[in-house]
Amino acid sequence: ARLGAELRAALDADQFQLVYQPIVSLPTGSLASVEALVRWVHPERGWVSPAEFVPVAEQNGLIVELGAWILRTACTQAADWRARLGTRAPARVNVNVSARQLAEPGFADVVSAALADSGLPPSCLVVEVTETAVFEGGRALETLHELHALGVLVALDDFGTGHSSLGLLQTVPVDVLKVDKSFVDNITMAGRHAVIATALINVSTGLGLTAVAEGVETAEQAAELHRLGYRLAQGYHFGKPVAEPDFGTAEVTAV
Ligand code: G
Ligand code: G
Ligand code: MN
Ligand code: NA
Repeated sequence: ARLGAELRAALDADQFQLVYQPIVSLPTGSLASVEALVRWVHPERGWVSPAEFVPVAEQNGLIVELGAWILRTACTQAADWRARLGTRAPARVNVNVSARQLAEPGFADVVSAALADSGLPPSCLVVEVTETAVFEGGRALETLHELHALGVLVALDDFGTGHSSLGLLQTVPVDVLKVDKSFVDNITMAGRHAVIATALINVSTGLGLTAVAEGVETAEQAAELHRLGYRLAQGYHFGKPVAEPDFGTAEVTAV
């Protein structure tokens, strides 16, 4: 309860911040998108992980208001990069959305307002949801259809670790599969380790979805993923989440 009250005060005191992690093209090394990740910059404790406070915000409902702030901030930042950097800006921004937000009746309107206020084109926004959030049902599926109608892309995050059902891919409007880090970790070892990563790139390609390999930490993993047919990847090997990414002279690749 104490943390819940602290979060409310933190939102009012503007203590949340977004950091951005690159999602890169394996064939070219160029930047395809960035994933926005929220941080709490606590005046005494310093940086607090969302793994700690997002579940609390989900429980007490503050995630709805915090989530709206995250969407507005990410869309405004992405629109600003586009205006300032042109083709050096990332083509898209990915934003994580929790189960509670997805179940909220007005969620598509919140997304629509964030896009309209920032001027970011809808096709530049990727909303990341977990299988479990979609599986929990309620309004989730309806919301995803509403997002698609806006022209926003939908990604299934941590794919393969939730209430996994490949059947979900037949009924849920989804554009991107983010293949969980656990399927990337041992990919360069001999044996059965690469079997699921291989299966998931084949499913993605067959269904016309874009696959993103998550949690890539070494050059060897990146090379192996590329060999398996992955075209997009994310992880510490390419860059950690940072407040102000240096886009340098990288060219942009659309996903
Ligand atoms: O950034 P980090 O790896 O520490 O994130 C830990 C967890 O918090 C991950 O599961 C991530 O999806 C989640 N998370 C990070 N940023 C956000 C956000 O902006 N919204 C939501 N709902 N979850 C987030
Ligand atoms: O659940 P989601 O995939 O949104 O969580 C993203 C989290 O994963 C972020 O907190 C981010 O800091 C973390 N992350 C991103 N890349 C890597 C990586 O290469 N290794 C590890 N251990 N964590 C990563
Ligand atoms: Mn994510
Ligand atoms: Na993920």
